[in-house]
Formats: sequence, C-alpha cells, structure tokens
Amino acid sequence: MPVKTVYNTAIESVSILDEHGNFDAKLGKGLIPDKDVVKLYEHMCVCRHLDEVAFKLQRSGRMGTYPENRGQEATSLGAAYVLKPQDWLVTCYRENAGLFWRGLPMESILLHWMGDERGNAIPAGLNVTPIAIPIGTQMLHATGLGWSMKYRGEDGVACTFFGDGATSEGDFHEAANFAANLDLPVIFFCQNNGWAISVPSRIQCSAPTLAQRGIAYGMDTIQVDGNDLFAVVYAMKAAVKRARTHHRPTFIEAVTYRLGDHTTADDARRYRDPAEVESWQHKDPILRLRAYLEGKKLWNGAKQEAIEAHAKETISAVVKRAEDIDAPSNVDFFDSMYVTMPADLRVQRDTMRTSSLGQNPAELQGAPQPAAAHVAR
Ligand SMILES: Cc1ncc(C[n+]2csc(CCOP(=O)(O)OP(=O)(O)O)c2C)c(N)n1
Ligand SMILES: [Mg+2]
Repeated sequence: MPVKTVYNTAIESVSILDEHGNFDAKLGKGLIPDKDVVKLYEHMCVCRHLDEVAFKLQRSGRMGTYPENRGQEATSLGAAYVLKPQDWLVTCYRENAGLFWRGLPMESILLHWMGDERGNAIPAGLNVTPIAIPIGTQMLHATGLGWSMKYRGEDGVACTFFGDGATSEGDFHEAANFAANLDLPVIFFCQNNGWAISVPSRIQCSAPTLAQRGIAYGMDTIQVDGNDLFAVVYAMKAAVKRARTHHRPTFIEAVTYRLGDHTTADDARRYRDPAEVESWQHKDPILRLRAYLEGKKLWNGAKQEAIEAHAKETISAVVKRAEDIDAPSNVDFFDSMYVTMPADLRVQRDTMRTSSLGQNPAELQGAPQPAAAHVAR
C-alpha cells in the first residue's frame, strides 16, 4: 500500500495596517469607512484612559484587583464593531473596549472590580454575558448560546473571547468539539497575548500557532495581527458570514500583547524581559491607528487634545457614578439566582440565619417559616 497524504493544510496570517504604517490597500479597501475609523480610534483613547484611571484607583485603595487592558484594545473592539446587536459577546475579563462599544455602562466594569456584583448585572437585551474569571468556562456558554440560537431559528452568532492559556483548559476543547460537530454559529476569538500570567504561550502549545487548535476540530481557522484593527475586522467579517450563513464556527487567533501586568496583583517585571515589552510598545494599536489617521489628514494635534479632554471628563463622571452608588444590601446575593426562590433560601434571606451553621432559622421567634416540604429535608 502506498503512503498517502490524507490531510494537508495551511494557516493564513493577516496583517493590513502594520506597525510601520504600511497599509494593504487591496485587503483594506472598503473594510472600515473613514468616519468609523475615527470613531473607533476615539473609543480606544477613552478606553485607554479608563484603564489608566482604574489602575490608579487600585493603587490608591479605591478598587480591588484590576486586569489592565492596555495594548489589547483592537481585539475585542474590532470584533464588537462587526457583530450585530442580536449577536452575543461572551467575554472573559480583558475586553473592555468591545463591551463598551456594545453599550455596557463603563461604571459596570469599575463596580465589578470594586467587588460590587451589581457590576455584573448586564442590562437586559445587551447580549453580553457576565465577566468570567474562571478560565475557559465562558466558551461552553458560547457554544450553548450558539446551539440555542440555531435551534430556535434565530440568526445570532455567539463570539467568545479567551486567552492563549485558556486553550489548555478542557472547557475549550469541549466547547470547540461541540460547536464544530453540531455546526454552530460560534466564533472562538483567542487573544494570544503571549502570556498566561507568568507562563509563556510556547509552553501552552508546542505547535507553532494556536490557530492549529481550531483545525484540530475541523473549523475554519485564521491568524491575525491582533494589534491591527483592520485585520481583526477582516477576519471577523468572514467569520460572522460563515456563522450566520452556514452555521459554521471559526477559530481566530489574534496575536497581541498585554503591555501591563497580568493584573494589579502581579508584577510582570519578575518574569518578562524588558526588551520584549519595549518591542511591543511600538506595536501599540492606538499609536498605529493614530498614525494611519494622521496620514489621511483625518486627525491632528487639536483633535487629540479634544479627545483627551473628553476622555478625562467622561471617565471622571464614570468613577463618580461607580463610587457614589448606594452600598449594596446584604441580601443582594440571594436575589439574582431564582425567579421563584426556594422557601428555605427565602428564610435564610429574611433572617440571615442558616441551620447549616447551627443557627436554626426555624427557632427564631417571629421568623418566617419555610414550607413543610423544605423543613422535612
Ligand atoms: C479555572 C482557573 N484556573 C486558574 C485560574 C487563575 N488564572 C487567572 S488568569 C490565568 C491565566 C490566563 O491566561 P490567558 O488565558 O492567556 O489569559 P490572559 O490573562 O493572558 O488574557 C490563570 C491561570 C483561574 N482564574 N481559573
Ligand atoms: Mg494570555
């Protein structure tokens, strides 16, 4: 028997606007109208300012932990720009730019990191899932959402964001396998920022690209320069079309870099070479877009001053709203789980007592009594 090749493939890597300002006019033609490029750039500037302010809030004791987004703004923003309101953004924790573009109030993100779970109460109809801190869990939710939309005959797409490290989780492999085998409208958007805290991505995957992980499940796969808004939009347009028209998933590997620490609880200087960080500073998606706009005479110093003033004003109002909110009630955590709360939990809520701690609520004078079935259990 002769030896046959049963499968051969290649992975395309797309860059349209590179860090030297080169623009691929063929791929980039008509991709994003100029007026939108300006809006997207302005949005990135405001998000960057929020990031800087959030970092300072943490350092001055006004916020818990915060994961800086600095350097990664083009990934979630490019994706959110292409997605339609009926599509779901299923994020982890470094997608502020995309979430704000979709319409998540900025104070929600601050509240969340201030430890107030009302920050994770997503306004109805926004089609955004709460921030997922357990690595990888959100990908399964995206597959579930994609499956339900297909089942109901809706034309939505679920786009889930995750890091390089998350592709080592079992959750990724299960979510990808189901999405590909069931033909689901899901986009797996991997933000390969080179590091999973202190673990470099070459240790997460010994193949030359993470994109290969999509091919393993039979998905269309593409790698893009994740600091190039145009390349992200290019890949997303194709992925959304594939999902909406053919119910097929796509794996996008966006190569990017987090310019800050993993979170404010980390000090990346302990494990990253400063020369590596320096080299990525030149690839900053914001610098790149500004140079592009200036080259087209769509931007100048006066406009930059105006957007910075606007960002300052906007973000200080956002911080004020987050810090001025009334203190949460101590029963809030009971209230968002059930449509109809089980009787025993209702008693716990009303008395702040639980029999599991030896504080039998049934013995409290005047305490509401649970239904008989629940008492027996
Ligand atoms: C299930 C689980 N395991 C471990 C952690 C601790 N942890 C938080 S972030 C992180 C690294 C994630 O890296 P990556 O997926 O590359 O995302 P990035 O932070 O680089 O965007 C780990 C291990 C966690 N949150 N959840
Ligand atoms: Mg990472």
